[in-house]
Amino acid sequence: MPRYAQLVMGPAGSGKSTYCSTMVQHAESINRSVQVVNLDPAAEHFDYPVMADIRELIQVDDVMEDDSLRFGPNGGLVFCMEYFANNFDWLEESLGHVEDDYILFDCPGQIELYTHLPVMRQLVEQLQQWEFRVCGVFLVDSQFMVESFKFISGVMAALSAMVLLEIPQVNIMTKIDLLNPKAKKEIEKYLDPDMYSMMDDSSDVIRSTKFKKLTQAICGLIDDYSMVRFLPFDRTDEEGVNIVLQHIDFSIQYGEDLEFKEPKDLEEEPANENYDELFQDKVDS
Ligand SMILES: Nc1nc2c(ncn2[C@@H]2O[C@H](COP(=O)(O)OP(=O)(O)O)[C@@H](O)[C@H]2O)c(=O)[nH]1
Ligand SMILES: [Mg+2]
Repeated sequence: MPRYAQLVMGPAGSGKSTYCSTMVQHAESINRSVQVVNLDPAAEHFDYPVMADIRELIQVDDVMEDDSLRFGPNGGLVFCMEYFANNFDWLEESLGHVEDDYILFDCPGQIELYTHLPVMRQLVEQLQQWEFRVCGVFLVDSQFMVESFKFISGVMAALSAMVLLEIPQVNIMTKIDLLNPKAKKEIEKYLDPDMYSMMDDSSDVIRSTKFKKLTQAICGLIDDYSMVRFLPFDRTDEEGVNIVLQHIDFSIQYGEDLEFKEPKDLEEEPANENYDELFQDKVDS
């Protein structure tokens, strides 16, 4: 039986930990079991129950206080992640092996993890070896995405994770509940963007023609290949959360191997007496 994983990524403060706890609550409400592993060695606050916590393996503070290493917060985090990559047996032990398990990995926010460092890719390959089907979930804060310029850089960040990891990826705009009605309307065009018109929006802001050409080429490439799309995530909207989960499930074919269970209300419903007649009509016609 395959196992399922979501790699929850995105810049610091984009809402990764909140996303994980919202998903756990939602899963509970629909009778599904979803577990979370904290992979952020610098995490200070999250309110989901953890199945495993990287801080049991290594802590950023300890690394920074080490006189022989002398790392700052960023270098310390990179050191922790590299240490983690060399100690995947810790993760294997913590995960155990439950049939059909579904695990969210709450990742750190350092953008270099998604641009050029090999750790996240190594993690993906390791998980795949343990029979996980992995979906990347890339979060960006909608507050920063309501202008074309910021949007293009958000798209590039998401794209960079996609290219680095080579797994299915669902991109999400978080904190939609914080947008005012006008911004909510505005954000719609960014969810399924027409990158060419995005380019026109911002064209008078860019002065250098070379830079303009480059931005045009990037927008064109993204648009032509329909590479990046976003789903809105409002943690207060149960239905919306469910839609996001369905998209992710679909991308890793969750549930395809599960046995079909008759929904309760259908079982209780009396059989349609006319069913045979209806069926007969179909056969006759
Ligand atoms: N209103 C609102 N606040 C959010 C949402 N997601 C995250 N936040 C807030 O944004 C801050 C950062 O969120 P966190 O989940 O810790 O981000 P992380 O660094 O990516 O794990 C916290 O203060 C959260 O309460 C959301 O969907 N709506
Ligand atoms: Mg976090």
